[in-house]
Amino acid sequence: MPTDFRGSALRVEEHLRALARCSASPSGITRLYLTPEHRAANGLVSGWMQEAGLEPRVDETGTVIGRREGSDPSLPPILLGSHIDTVVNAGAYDGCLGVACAVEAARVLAREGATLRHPLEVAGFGEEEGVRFGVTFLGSRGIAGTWTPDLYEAKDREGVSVRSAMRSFGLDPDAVPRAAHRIAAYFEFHIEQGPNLAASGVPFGIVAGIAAAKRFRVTFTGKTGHAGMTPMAGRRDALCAASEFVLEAEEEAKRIGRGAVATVGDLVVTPGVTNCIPEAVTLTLDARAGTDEDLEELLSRLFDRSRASAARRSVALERDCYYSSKAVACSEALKEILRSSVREMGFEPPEMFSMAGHDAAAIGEKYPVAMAFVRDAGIGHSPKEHCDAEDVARTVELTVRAVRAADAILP
Ligand code: HGY
Ligand code: MN
Ligand code: MN
Repeated sequence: MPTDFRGSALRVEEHLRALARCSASPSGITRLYLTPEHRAANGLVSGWMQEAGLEPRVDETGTVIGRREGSDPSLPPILLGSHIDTVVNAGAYDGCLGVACAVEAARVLAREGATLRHPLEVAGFGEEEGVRFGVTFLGSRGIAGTWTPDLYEAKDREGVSVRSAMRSFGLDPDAVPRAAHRIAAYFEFHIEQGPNLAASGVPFGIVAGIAAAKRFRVTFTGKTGHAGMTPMAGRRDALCAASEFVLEAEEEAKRIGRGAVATVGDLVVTPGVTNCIPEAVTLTLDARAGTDEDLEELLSRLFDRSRASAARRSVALERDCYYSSKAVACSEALKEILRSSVREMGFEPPEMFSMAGHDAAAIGEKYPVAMAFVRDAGIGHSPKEHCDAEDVARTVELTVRAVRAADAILP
């Protein structure tokens, strides 16, 4: 293990434990956008940034950002980061590992008296998962300057809009455009959340690109009736139509192949009573593919097929796409920086594709990005997430190497 990064690993793990305590639930980790837990986490990260020689601030979308000036004030910053929001009952490493390692890398660079030409920024994004409002990447879109009007009106389960929640958090929604600023390069280090690196024996994978993704709310409307007195013939059972949709989504994703995935993660039945025929069903569809074209083919086949299935049952189908993210290719130059840095550390990193969304996808719409997956316990979105201390230490080392290399070669 790289001895001069052992202390770093201990500090990162201490910070991950502290962040894990910023949770809406006493059991498990749940930290959603613009909540008291988010504010508490921003406070912790700000303090760690200060100790690491970064000047912290919270930007117009609620992202906590630390900045260290470079020798050439005309240059845009090299940005490091990931997200500090979580799913429900999350693990401690998703997103937070990248933020904590980036802060630690800044500390190492400061301790080594590194003089960088570029400013260095570290961001802890507050809304990557999209759990509270259904829309994602709000912090990274803020920096990329790609917010769209619909994002302000997205609502949580209590009917609170992003706009209103921002005001309650002390942010001015009209100031969001001011979060946008030029970036020289963005590096994100993120747990793989899958089994491949653990099987490969290599601590890092270089991410080639990030999948295209769309999320829909789909509503099926049929006719309720008495579960006993209504004959099977002629029923307009919304849940039967929705059930066909769930299996059709699975089949169409498998048929496209090339890594395409489709998931119905949430489904609500109305009236939801044992002896009433389901009148309406609302479900969510999360569909992803390696290219925008594959995603469109998957979705058009699926909805053509499911409209026909629903029509055979005289059930109406309506869909609302509430989230869309294009496929993003990582920068070849920045990938090469990561690849050669990992090789200097004694490993040959595999190239991998990310079917998981990451803030790099939002930043990558406007600026060069690169990501490295970090070997983990092979699971994400679970309290079972874990990274060995050795790989945490290596992640800090890789971050330091990448920043130094990028600062040397970027204009
Ligand atoms: O859903 C995802 O791919 C990521 O965890 N936001
Ligand atoms: Mn996640
Ligand atoms: Mn993540």
